[in-house]
Amino acid sequence: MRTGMNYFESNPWLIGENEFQTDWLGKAETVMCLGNGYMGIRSATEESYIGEKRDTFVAGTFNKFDDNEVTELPNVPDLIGMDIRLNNKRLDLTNGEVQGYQRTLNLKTGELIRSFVWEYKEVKAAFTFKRFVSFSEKHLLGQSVEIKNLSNGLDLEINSGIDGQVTNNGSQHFTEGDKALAEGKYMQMMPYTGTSNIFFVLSTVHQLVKKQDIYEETKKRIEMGRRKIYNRYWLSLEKNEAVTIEKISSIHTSMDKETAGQTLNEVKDLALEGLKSAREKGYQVLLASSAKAWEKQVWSVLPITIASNNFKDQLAINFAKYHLHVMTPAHDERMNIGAKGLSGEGYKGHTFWDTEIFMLPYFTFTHPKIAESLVTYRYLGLEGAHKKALSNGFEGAQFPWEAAWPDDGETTPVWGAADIITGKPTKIWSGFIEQHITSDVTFGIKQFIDVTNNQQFAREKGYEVILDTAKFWASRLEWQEDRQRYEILHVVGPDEYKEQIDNNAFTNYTAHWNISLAMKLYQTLKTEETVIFEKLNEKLELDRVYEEWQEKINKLYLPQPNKEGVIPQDDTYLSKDILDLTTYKNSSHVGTLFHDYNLEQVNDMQVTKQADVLLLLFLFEDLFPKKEKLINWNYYEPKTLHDSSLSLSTHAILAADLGKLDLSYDLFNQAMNIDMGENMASSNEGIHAASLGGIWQMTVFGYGGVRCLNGKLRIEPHLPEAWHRLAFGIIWQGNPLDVTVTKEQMIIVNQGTKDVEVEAFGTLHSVSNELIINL
Ligand code: IFM
Repeated sequence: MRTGMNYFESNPWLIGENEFQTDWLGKAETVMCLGNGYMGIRSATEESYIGEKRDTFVAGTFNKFDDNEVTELPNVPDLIGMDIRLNNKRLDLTNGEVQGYQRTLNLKTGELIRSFVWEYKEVKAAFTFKRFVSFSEKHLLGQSVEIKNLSNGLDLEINSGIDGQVTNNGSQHFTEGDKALAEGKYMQMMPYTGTSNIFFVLSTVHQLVKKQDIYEETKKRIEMGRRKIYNRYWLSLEKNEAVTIEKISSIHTSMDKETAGQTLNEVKDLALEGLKSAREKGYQVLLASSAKAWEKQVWSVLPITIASNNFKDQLAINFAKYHLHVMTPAHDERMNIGAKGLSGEGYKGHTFWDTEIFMLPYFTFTHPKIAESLVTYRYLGLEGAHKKALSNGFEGAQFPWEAAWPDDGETTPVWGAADIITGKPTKIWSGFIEQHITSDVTFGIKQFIDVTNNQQFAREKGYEVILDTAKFWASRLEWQEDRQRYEILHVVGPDEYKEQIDNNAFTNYTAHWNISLAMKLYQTLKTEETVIFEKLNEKLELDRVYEEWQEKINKLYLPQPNKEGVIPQDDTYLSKDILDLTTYKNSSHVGTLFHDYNLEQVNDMQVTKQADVLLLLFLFEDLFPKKEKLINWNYYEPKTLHDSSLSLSTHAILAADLGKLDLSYDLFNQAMNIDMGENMASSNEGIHAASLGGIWQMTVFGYGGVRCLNGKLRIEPHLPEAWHRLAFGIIWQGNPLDVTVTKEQMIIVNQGTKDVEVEAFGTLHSVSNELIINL
């Protein structure tokens, strides 16, 4: 029995499977998902199977099915599926015998290839399916299917086109839409989303090649059914004869910036022209241009190489970077990254704090233009954040826990899975009270400004977010007369197993940091940037709010370590029952605690779902002495189940900082296996986007030792035993730095034009060309 995906020691760019199992369709569909940030397509096979999830998403095209559901990315009509019949037998790998099965995604080129020989009764044929989503032309995707007859005479029937019968788990987001046929071969379907009224233009064309000739002679018929338009081909193959079907398709929508304001007919015509020219080029040429774009925009930019005893470490970083680019809508700042990217219906395409704390750092340090687009999305979200604050009786900008279109405001569903004890749906409190998202957004923006020194963004957008979020926090604080201090009551912290708690340390500390940052900014702007100050003062009433900040900041309660040095996660955590978690910690599945307890019971235990206090210690590492970090590590790590994919990377980095390199590397391995590993159900709902950002962070922050602390760069690497050499790059304030680390040495080469100040092991260095430090 297959366990996990298939890897190739000699090639860290390939990931795949060498056995077909219908039980594991979801894993392969997600892990080998294709995309380009504009669209994402799960890698469902051409032929259908029960249990498949045939999803295509276009970033930002949110639609709300009805008032009882929240807005989500609609599953776009399918362009990939093909029904193939051989002597009237439907291609179906659950029947007959399958030999030499291989399905492999090449992360470097973005091409997915599946090949096998299928034998069923008198039929025997060899298949090679290829496909890619273009990284150079964001609307395009290509497929090529070669079928070689290995039996005596074969009658082939192929049905392929555009299938609008797909749904989001039953919710149909599209109208039927018009269908069109041009020149007898170009098929188009033009549905609208039901409530957001976005039009889509889906176009496709087929081309058959037999014996090197364009094969136009075949018998074919175009058919239009309900929500379907497709080509039916009939042809015969002699023994050892092969036919190749090339299918080139495209997706356009009324959300596309470059055609903004154009009518459906105009976009339809433009899509048709684009498709004609793509058909002329053909699969191979289009693929080559896409692979070139991957190389130029991703692989040649600050490459990371890891010389390790385990070849999977290099694969993991390639895998993480591949998916980070597949899922990120770099082309449009009105869009952001979903918690499952564009690879599944999980979390409905919504954006969480996962972006700022887990994925954004990769872009900030290596692709500042993309990072700028991601932080601009939050600036554009200020209107939604005002709406949310106001509806809760607060001032300023309170960012939604889950976000979709920037000005939508809160989009978290209210009800979740059924409670195993009561059978009733559980309320999702996060949308109401998981409020640390607001300071997380500020954290991401501050780090972006510090690392890139993008002053234009800061002046035009970033400062406003920092000040507006601080305004929210000041209004959110609650005065406690008996304790003579401000507190933050009734929240969910990062640890979502503790609901409705008071004074979550992460929330209080980050709120305090957010207000303090705004106070410093207020002073700087008032004295040094008077024009900007006046503009923002008028908009946000800064002079009034500043007085409030002054009054409140020193009275805001920051949970202090108890006499053992443990920072209480919240007011009651340390007094709750301690449970033996061995079984749950050793389980290869997450959430097994809920086989035995419900959330109410878990609320009363010292059990932590994901990094909480320890995340605080990592993000604000200069606020806490190493001794305190160690004490808290020893206390919280054993109580943390890592039931969220956001957790392991933080613990791995902190463990590395604390010198626990073996343990850190063990956590690194667990983290990279969240999607790449043996659990064949873990990725069914989509990829774990934050954990992929975590793989980059573990590599560059954890072992590379990079940190941006108070606007200063620090690099203090420490490699795990298995790693012999790590080479990576970052861009610090416009200057690309190449860093090479071995067990003996760190070499930093400044490829930029300005000297860069780097702190390493307590010494400040100014790097103009090269810095070598012996370790
Ligand atoms: O944002 C996370 C949260 O921290 C844990 N549950 C899943 C969310 C989306 O990834």
